[in-house]
Amino acid sequence: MKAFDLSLYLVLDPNLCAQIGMVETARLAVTGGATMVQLRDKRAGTSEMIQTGRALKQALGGTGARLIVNDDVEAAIAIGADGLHIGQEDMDARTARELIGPEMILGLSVETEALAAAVDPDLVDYTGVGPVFATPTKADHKQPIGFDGLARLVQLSPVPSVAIGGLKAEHVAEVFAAGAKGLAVVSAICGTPDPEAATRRIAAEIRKVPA
Ligand code: TZP
Ligand code: MG
Repeated sequence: MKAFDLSLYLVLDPNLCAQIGMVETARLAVTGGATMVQLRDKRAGTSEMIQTGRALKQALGGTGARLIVNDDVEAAIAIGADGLHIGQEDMDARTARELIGPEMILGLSVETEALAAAVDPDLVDYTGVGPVFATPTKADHKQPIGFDGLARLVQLSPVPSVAIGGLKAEHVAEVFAAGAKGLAVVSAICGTPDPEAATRRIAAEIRKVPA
């Protein structure tokens, strides 16, 4: 059984994290309760991804937080990351699974009911569902789905889902009520004056969610 906890999933952004950097942001967030960290840097080539990813792996070592690499399968493998996250425009899930092997976690973004229903649970371990809200963090995001859309896509997804897109601490209850196993956030943590405290605020809301 692959063990991973989607509840407080930090997605890094090199621009928003610029002041203290992605590695320090991740370290503080995990201290504050982040359960997963995704290295997502659309500008970086594979060698830069590997360099940052190795530093992240070292920073997260022994914390139990899972390190996921966005899109770059070669970097994910070289880093020895816990998993890979792909979007619909990246390689298909079967190819990704063949490349990473059976043990690594594979996440897939889904933005529509048809895509959620099409997920193969033999290949994919979790879905990233959204965007719940429009967000300036991802310029090319798809049509926001709201909490009603989130609930429908979560229901159709044959694997656990993490919600993404404009989510803050005040949305935790609705995210879990929609059936998602967690929330993925960028700007709620990256670039905030105190990323550890920001993470703690979200973690405190998650602890209030009825089991
Ligand atoms: N995919 C869909 S929305 C998004 C990604 C990577 C960005 C979410 O960022 P934020 O700042 O949490 O709204
Ligand atoms: Mg992608």
